[in-house]
Amino acid sequence: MLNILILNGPNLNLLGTRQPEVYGTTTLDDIEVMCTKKAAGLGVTVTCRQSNHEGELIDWIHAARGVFDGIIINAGAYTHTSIAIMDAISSVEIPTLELHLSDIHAREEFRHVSYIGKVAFDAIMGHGAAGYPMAIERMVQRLAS
Ligand code: CA2
Repeated sequence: MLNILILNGPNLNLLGTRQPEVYGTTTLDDIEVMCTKKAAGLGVTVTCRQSNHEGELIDWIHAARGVFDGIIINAGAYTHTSIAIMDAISSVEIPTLELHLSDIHAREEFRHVSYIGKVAFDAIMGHGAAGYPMAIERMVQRLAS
């Protein structure tokens, strides 16, 4: 059975509790339930983790080798700054999909650069919480091909 790791970066633990006009009213717990249901429907398993710490995200990416078949990552603001996360993704050679709630290209210019996008095979963005199940579907499609 395919095993997918879903990583969420800084501040995403606040989802549904602040700035609903930007990030919606769905909480990260709600998203985890949505992901688990979607995965069950597709016959795959997902593990969801969130951290506000760059190093912890990197440790999880390193530990994914030999355990997970694919990584879906919403790296939050680290998307635009972290060469270290980009290098970690490259190093494990696990198919990785970039995910965002908002369309980063339709926002401030400083969000237009994505280091994750340089090593991910695709990106899903601008669909809010609904992007998470979409990302699982895209990952399964990629892993099955
Ligand atoms: O659109 C996305 O998913 C982002 O990765 C979200 C990041 C942002 O820095 C990226 O440019 C795009 C920010 C996540 C902050 O999440 C919050 C949730 C609720 C309240 C405050 C922040």
